[in-house]
Amino acid sequence: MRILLVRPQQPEETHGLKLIMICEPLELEYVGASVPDHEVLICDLMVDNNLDACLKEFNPQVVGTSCYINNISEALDVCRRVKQYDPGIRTVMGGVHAALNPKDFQNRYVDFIVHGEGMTTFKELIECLDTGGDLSRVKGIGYGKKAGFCFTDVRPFPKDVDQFPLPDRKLTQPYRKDYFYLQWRPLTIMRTSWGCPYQCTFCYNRHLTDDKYFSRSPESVVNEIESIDSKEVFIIDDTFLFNKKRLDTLYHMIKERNIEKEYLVYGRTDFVVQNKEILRKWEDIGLRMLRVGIEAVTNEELDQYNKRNSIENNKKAVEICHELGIDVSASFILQPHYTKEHFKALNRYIKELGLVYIFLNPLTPLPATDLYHEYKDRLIVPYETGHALWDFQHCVIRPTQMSLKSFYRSMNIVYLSVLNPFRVRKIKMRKQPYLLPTSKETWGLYKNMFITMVDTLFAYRQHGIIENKNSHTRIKNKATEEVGHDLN
Ligand code: B12
Ligand code: SF4
Repeated sequence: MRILLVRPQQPEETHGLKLIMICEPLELEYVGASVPDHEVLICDLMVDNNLDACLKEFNPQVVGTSCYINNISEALDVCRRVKQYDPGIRTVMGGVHAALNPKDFQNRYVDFIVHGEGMTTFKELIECLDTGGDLSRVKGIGYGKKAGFCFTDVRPFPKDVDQFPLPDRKLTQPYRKDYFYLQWRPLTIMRTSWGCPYQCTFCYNRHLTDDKYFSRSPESVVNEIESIDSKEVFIIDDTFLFNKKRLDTLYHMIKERNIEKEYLVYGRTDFVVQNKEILRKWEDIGLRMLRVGIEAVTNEELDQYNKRNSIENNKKAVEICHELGIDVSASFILQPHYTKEHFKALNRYIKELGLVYIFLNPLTPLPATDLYHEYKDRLIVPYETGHALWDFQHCVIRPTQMSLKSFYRSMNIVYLSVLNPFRVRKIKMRKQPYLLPTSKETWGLYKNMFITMVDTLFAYRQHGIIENKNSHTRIKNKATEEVGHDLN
């Protein structure tokens, strides 16, 4: 069969992320690799708006698409455009949001929804469509919309993740030069494990594997690293720094094979504190940046999130990384009850830790997380109609102690004060952020900051949505009327 896999665009309301990071659609490279006996093409609309040309030239029989919460409308719109082009093409919807919230995609332009892990399911679904098999036997799908979608049983996550194929990066070859993450470019992303055994209340990732952790064998991981062309590699595991022994084995294998790369990974600060030697070894083979969830400035808040970590560990881990020459990129959660004093304390704390790369995320209770039920009645941006603003940059819960605008203003003051070029140039880093908009990439960063600030200072997009008026009802229309979004 001819299978076209489409990554939808970023909505314009999602804060200019595409100006500062566009990574390869690894999910589609994996899904494509799972059907080796078929002809597959990837069309990446985040990089090139060429859907019509792909449909015309490739003439697919099946179109699969995928999205995160913020571009649900765009993914549904891909299905609408496909059906308008040729109603006979089967449309398949997958991705992390569909994995746990499949019912959100019950829509007249969608034929199949894949929930749970997607590769095995997609392979079976394609075989079934190709041979006219019995769809009710394919685990992990929703189908048959005339009388309402019916969903087959959830497919358990496979224990042996080495059985997964390697992602087919040839499929994204035409777009590769456009993939980057901040100043990491050219960049390849890869996954060496699935899931996380911790149980933070705000976390979506852990539910994807039911709080379990599955890792690939070191041999298969190192083989993949060796096959990667770019020097810079972003390991997107939810917690790459987890199993000390495995990391040590990987270290020795990478060293023995003389693989020279620079790595960016996610990890927890308690691991760093307890395993300084492993971090030292990994710095030696190229670990340049660690992304950590510091989340809060008090232990009470960390306990509320069930983070099972402490501010003492957070501080110590940042010190260790700085001592070893590893940059730290940290994310923080901004709670709706924050006051100006909280923001000031946060600003002081970030500076005390000597951090530069920060992400300030207003608390976002993603559907399917523990927090969603707690906050679902307090949402000012219902996710069914305002997907684009569920980007971890907008407040989807109304601040209780400040107006929305002053909340955003305080958030921007922290960003501006931390990223102040006079401060940044004094801090020693492996990869210094660009200070002046002198190239295409740095200009993107500045543009992103400017757009984000102007937007949030006036909260204009958000007000359009909250009050459901003016041009910003576009988001709502797009999701509900234009593409006929039939939410349950
Ligand atoms: C790396 C990453 C990024 C990268 C981009 C990666 C990329 N490929 O574009 C960066 C850092 C740029 C990023 C940005 C954002 N991200 Co992000 N990101 C991740 C992370 C850590 C890994 C995603 C990944 O590449 N997985 C690897 C692939 C192989 O796995 P997969 O996506 O699960 O795909 C499998 C199945 O879903 C299924 N499948 C997927 N697509 C399809 C399609 C078909 C047809 C089929 C049949 C099956 C199928 O099969 C795949 C293979 O098993 C996840 C966390 C996580 N655990 O998923 C968060 C995550 C996906 N991000 C999230 C969010 C919200 C964002 C942002 C909106 C906001 C932000 N500031 O983080 C932006 C939006 C950018 C965008 N692309 O639109 C949320 C999404 C929540 C949700 N319910 O949708 C997650 C879960 C993290 C979280 N905060 O909870 N992200
Ligand atoms: S440690 Fe990170 S990935 Fe694991 S549950 Fe907590 S937030 Fe999620």
